[in-house]
Amino acid sequence: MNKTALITGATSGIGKATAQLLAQNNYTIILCGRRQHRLDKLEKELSLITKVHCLSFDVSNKKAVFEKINALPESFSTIDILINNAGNAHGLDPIQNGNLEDWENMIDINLKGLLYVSKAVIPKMIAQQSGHIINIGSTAAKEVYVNGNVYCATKHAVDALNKAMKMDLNPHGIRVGAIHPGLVETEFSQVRFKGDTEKATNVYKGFTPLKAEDIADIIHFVISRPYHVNISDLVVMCTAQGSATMIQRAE
Ligand code: NDP
Ligand code: 8X3
Repeated sequence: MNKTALITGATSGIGKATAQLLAQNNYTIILCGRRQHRLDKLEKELSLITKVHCLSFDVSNKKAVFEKINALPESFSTIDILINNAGNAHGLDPIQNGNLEDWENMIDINLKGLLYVSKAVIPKMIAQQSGHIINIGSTAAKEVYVNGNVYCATKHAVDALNKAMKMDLNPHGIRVGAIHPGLVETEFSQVRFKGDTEKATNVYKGFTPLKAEDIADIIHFVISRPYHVNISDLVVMCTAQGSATMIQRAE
């Protein structure tokens, strides 16, 4: 039987590319995101090749998270794979100039949102005594960089939660692993710089960044290993990146 993957942040970037790749590989897909029109468009595209269901909710709204996930139709209610991908950076400012709303958004979405979705899905996996959770961290989960403060803190927390989930869910046969990408050219920088396209495009100038499809490919590899193999922690950078902040750019 086809496995079912619930993907948060499926309306863009890494989540969307992952949904497309998993659909091509016969996974049943539950697409999550806030932007309904994008969910509808992707559902139309993917339903030509697999079974798809959309859930539109804000991961930081705990009531909506539990209501939507608990009301999944019977044919989508067995979740084999949870991809905790929704998230963004909001701002890139020194801590003393940080915007409180940006901080709250990052903590509410990247950290609390990941927890709410996990809390809604984990009981189903425990009942099944199987499942696989992929947490999307970042190089910002492993390193701190200038002005990255709260974003890095939320991603360090994802790294910690990934390790914690792996231990707590180990007795239940549930696999847990994190993938920590470096620079991936998606809408991420548009969101970080609040629509300032020049700043956003400059992030990826002079080198070849990762593409969302590169990370989707790795997610597919990780979840398609035999059951006895659990890839628990993976850092992935583009070749031009030596660390979170060291990048070889052409002049
Ligand atoms: P995008 O901005 O392209 O995609 C972000 C996705 O998250 C969108 O689908 C968005 O959907 C969803 N999302 C954001 N906020 C919420 C919310 N409150 N509720 C529900 N969904 C939400 O960025 P990426 O694809 O690059 O980012 C995906 C993940 O990868 C993030 O966790 C990010 O931190 C991480 N990452 C990204 C890197 C990069 O360089 N791009 C590098 C390392 C990690 P919608 O707006 O429709 O709700
Ligand atoms: C996104 C990559 O380098 O902007 O997590 O933190 S970075």
